[in-house]
Amino acid sequence: MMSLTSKVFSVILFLTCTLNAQAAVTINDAWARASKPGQEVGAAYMTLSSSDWSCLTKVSSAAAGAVEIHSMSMDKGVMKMRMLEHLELPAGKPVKLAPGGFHLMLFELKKPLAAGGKLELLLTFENEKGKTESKKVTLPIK
Ligand SMILES: [Cu+2]
Repeated sequence: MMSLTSKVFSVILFLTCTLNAQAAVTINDAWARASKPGQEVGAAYMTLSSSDWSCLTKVSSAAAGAVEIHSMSMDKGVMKMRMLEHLELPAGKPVKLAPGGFHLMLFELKKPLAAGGKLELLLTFENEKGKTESKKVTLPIK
């Protein structure tokens, strides 16, 4: 009986370690805004959550020449956009990228982002030990 209990316990421990080893950034509610014909910039939104402190350091896409991380805030009554070197993800606290706030901005779109289509992004995260992990995300275009 004793040995069975300890076996079960070690299996649980093992599972916990495995989960922690795979960096724990999850991406939810991702979408991209449909662009108008002739428009060369696009925007993408999502909610990023990480169980451990992590940092979004780089975003790229085959559909765009460059992707930047931006913040948006009110400055003396004027909406201002700022490019961020990275976006911090505090442990266990979801960070929302949404219209009017943080967003991913796509430049030099190869073709318009058509509503109903899909956009692929590659997001690179860095954890506090400096280890990087890249995640491919497919976003519906709305
Ligand atoms: Cu922007």
